[in-house]
Amino acid sequence: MTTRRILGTFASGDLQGLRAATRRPTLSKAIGASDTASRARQVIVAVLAAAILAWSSIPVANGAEPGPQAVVQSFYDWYIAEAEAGRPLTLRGRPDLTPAFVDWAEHYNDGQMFGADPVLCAQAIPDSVTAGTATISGSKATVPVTEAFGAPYTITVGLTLGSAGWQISTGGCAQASPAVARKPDGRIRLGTHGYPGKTTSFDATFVGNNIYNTTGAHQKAVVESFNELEGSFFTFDISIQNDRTRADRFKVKATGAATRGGWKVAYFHGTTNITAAIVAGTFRTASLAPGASYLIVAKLTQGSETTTRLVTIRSVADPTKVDAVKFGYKRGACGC
Ligand SMILES: [Ca+2]
Repeated sequence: MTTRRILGTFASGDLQGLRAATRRPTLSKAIGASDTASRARQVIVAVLAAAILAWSSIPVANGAEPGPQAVVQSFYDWYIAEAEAGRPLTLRGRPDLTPAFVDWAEHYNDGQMFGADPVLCAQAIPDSVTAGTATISGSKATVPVTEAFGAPYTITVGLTLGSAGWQISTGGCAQASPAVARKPDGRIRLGTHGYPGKTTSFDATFVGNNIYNTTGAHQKAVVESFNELEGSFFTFDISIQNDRTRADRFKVKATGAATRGGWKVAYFHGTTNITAAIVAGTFRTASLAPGASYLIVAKLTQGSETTTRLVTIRSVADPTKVDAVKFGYKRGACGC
């Protein structure tokens, strides 16, 4: 498995070697009037020409252009190959991407301390990427894309059909289809920092809202510090929202039973210590109505080394629906 980070490699400019195959053939045969035909025949020809021209302006699949599955597979094959080779991942100008998708991807990591690749929605290059069967509805389509890491996971890519053929319009970290029923939505923020007798609230903004993955990518809160005082602690707020249309409960499991660098990791709901159940993966939230949320506070106490925890949130009603957030402490450099 490749673990090299591939962030920050987007560049503007035209892509060389565009795949002409993604171009939709244009209607090139002119409809000409016969110079020997009768006026009636000319009228018929004119009507037929208008009808064909009108038809040609409607973006419908005619079987001549690559289908959504082929477009997605081809794009991801190119993307993985370029990433593996360490070349700039220039999206601008590709005929298989909508300009709006390119804009979104190029600015996905703006203002983020820890970025993720927006197209792969991951922080590493997968071993392989497989585009599945497309679901087509008129000029819209979605294609499931399975990325094979140690454990494969699937993202959804959306396409639209226009004059340039099928183009990827949503995908990667921007999940495309509302038909994909994402259920738990974990969000996280740094809550407080303190030591005995003094607590400072950061009141940070939650990250990870409407982002769903199993890696915690783009939904994590990591504090960087150095040389903490005796008894110091950090708390992180984990908000679990029910993003489905019916009430559900959610199982919560955190990685890392063992501590590193002296950190003690505890989890609370209100004043109730739920650490043992969270670490064992047996903890369940109360039943949450659609849109309702449930707060768990994670507390890191007095340690020194870099440490992180991945908290996985799984629907009880549909265990295939998972989200995850990450938090931790990064030991910074001494400012002395
Ligand atoms: Ca989320």
